[in-house]
Amino acid sequence: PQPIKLSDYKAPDFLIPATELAFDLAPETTRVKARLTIKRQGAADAPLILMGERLKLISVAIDGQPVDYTTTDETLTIASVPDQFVLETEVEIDPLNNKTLEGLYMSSGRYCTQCEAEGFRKITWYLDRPDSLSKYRVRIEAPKAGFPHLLSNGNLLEKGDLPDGKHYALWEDPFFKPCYLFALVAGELDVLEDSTVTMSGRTVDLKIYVDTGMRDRAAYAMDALKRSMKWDEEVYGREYDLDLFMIVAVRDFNFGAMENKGLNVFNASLLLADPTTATDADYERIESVIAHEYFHNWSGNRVTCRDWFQLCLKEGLTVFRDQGFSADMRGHAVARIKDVRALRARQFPEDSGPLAHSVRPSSYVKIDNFYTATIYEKGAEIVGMLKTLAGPAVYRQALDHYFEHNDGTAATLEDFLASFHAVTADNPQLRADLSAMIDWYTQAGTPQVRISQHYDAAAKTLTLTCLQVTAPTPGQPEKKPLPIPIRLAVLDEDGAPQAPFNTPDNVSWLFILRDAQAEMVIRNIEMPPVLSALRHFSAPVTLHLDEPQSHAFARFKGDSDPFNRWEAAQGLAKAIMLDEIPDEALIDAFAQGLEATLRDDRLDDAFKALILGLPTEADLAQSQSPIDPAFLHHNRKRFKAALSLRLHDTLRDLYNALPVANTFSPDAASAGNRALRNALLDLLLAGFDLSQNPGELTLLAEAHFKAATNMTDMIGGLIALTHVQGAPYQNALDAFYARFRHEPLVIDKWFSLQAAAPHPDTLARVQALSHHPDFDAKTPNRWRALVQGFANNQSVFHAPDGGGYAFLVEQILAVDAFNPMTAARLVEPLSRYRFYAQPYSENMRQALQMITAAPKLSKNVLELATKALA
Ligand code: DPP
Ligand code: ZN
Repeated sequence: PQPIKLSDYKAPDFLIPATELAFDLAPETTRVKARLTIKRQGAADAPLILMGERLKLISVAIDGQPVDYTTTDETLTIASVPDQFVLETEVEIDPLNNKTLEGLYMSSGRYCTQCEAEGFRKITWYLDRPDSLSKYRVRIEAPKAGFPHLLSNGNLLEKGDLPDGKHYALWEDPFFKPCYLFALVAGELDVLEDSTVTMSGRTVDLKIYVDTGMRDRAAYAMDALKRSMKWDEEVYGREYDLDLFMIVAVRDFNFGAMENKGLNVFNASLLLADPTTATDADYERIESVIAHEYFHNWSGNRVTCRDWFQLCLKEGLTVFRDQGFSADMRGHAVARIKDVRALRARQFPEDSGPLAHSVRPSSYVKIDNFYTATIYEKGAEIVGMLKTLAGPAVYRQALDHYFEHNDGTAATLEDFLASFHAVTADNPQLRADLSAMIDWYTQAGTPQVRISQHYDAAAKTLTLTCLQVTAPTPGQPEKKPLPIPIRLAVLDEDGAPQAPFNTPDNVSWLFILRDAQAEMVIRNIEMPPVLSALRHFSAPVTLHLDEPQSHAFARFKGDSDPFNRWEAAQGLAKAIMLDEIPDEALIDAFAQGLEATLRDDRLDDAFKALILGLPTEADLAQSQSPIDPAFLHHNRKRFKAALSLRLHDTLRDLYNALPVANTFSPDAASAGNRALRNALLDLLLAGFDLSQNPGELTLLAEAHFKAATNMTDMIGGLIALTHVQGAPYQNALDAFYARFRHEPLVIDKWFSLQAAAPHPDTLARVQALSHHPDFDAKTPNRWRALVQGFANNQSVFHAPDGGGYAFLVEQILAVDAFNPMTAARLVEPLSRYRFYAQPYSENMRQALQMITAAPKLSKNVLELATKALA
């Protein structure tokens, strides 16, 4: 397939200022009439070329007259058209059998749509590109029985009854939008209603539509929505613009959620929550995704993207906005640690492997393959660095400028950066730094930063030498230095700041590494210094500090930057786990540091739980070359057991001392309390194999599981029982299934828990589960629960005989036949085969070749598998 290139961008030859659609819904024979007002803006002889896929064409007319046209699988061309005209088409589509989950499809007997990125062309012939902005009027007609709710974007103009038991609704969206933001939902739904008053005093009706009987489970999402709306007013000055805001939850969905104008559609897993079925992690994600999709109303909808190369313009910015919201709701330190953990788990590996691409890519085959951690999470980090450089006040001025000057348009990254330029006329150095940030968008790869230090006790100076280098990535052999904001502080040997510095917080300052190398001298350093660099993770880089291990212990003990305190613990734990032979003295010292942290009353529970989390096998893999998954699994397990044995009494005391609330509250403090209690239990049980008293540990985990009154504790109990295995584990799984068998979202967890168990029989179990009556590859949630859960299970997925890879290939090919977008997302676990030791590496390569050799592969899977092998 031919790649599409950013350098080939050309504005469309035609505008479609008005779009009228009429849907006559029927499961296998939906009729869609489109009446498009079209104006030429390009060359006088340019033909009209519209995009469409899988459409059964019934008729085409221009200004009421039939016309000559030609079609291919993907285009409809009318060679000669007037400069201004009305195009009318009618097509028939088959929502019932549309298992791609793009365009119009049916889920649980309801109609719904997903148009981003290029699904609208499966609904009607159109200029399906984001720079084609139009005002929409949509008429929906369907039987009343089974389809009482008929929803689309904007405001409801009228609704009424029709003959033959049918009814209709007419919707109008007053805002110009690209077709990827179009949405339609029809079916039987319960609705939770509320309202809010915006900053200018307008009342907005809020409606969340869910499966019948699930209304109560939408309450948290509603609460999160109201908080999001208020936050965007207070922090960004952004007000909602329609009189109605609707959200619909659906079970079958490729994305997490979708920001369609005025009618968001959510994967039910990111909307429905109550204490008995949702974990604290689910609540947290619901809160952040509700915010994310709502924030898109400005960053994405009012200002959209000129082309899909600019995807990060809406996604990176909106992720940064939702991260700011979550931090305000749940605490900045803990939120930052979680965001960085996710960035390192997903984006760093991508950025160093064969699928590496810049945050603004320069070419793609299928844009669906670019909804990546790089575009989302690294994109958010770049906005964060812009804010760090500019400072909060200038950042806000720039964003105000951006929204004001680009409202109602399809913008580019250059437009975004131009707003920073516009508000910094009085500060040439800042202006230059902000402009140079464009390179972060166009250059792929994670910069490596090395800081070496020399302390001169007599002169009381600390000299730092900073270097940056970025390894080549596909298509980009040469890398330039990037502007890297590095927040620094100098501590003493107990981790306390060597103060004061003449900076706003008296402790830290921002150093911008602009070149490949820079040196700086810090004066008046009275005591032997401990450097605290890249505080709050001020840039998405990998940092190497040349320092003795005692410095990391000092930061672990007392760094006032919680991120760096956590980071120090991570670094030490990694070093221990990567050692061939366990360094008992180092493990002792780490255990003491951990105990001091756990007993420190000034630290909150959520932070302690994160410290207890320890680096994952995937984290460790990023520091090993070549990667040996069995070694990493063994060493991590051994380290956890060693800690568990050393700290058994402490862990037990702290576990017993933590209060268990009688009533459930999803707030951050309560969630932190549960997270800590479950993390303590996990570490206790990690000592199971070496324990003097395994019976006691088994009883403890079983009691935890049985006493659980919420899903978080129940899963905590099940995870603890994975250390025990055998009958206690299986009995708990069976009890869990029996209790929740009618709750699809919980059964998803039941599948993924088993797929994630680090047991020797997990592959066999997962294979059996893929034939379980509740397994359904056509529902992405269920498929991902099992297959992605398995692919993330490092030691099991990477079985030396390649059995894990073979299972993944079989699953990818099966799903690719009907849902390429979802299938393609699971190619990534095989892509980094060059980084692995033998026999893994060769087995992974062969698995990729089995994919590319398969007949009838989608463009989506082919693009990724080919790039992985290149
Ligand atoms: N629905 C996806 C998101 O919000 C794509 N826009 O990120
Ligand atoms: Zn988004």
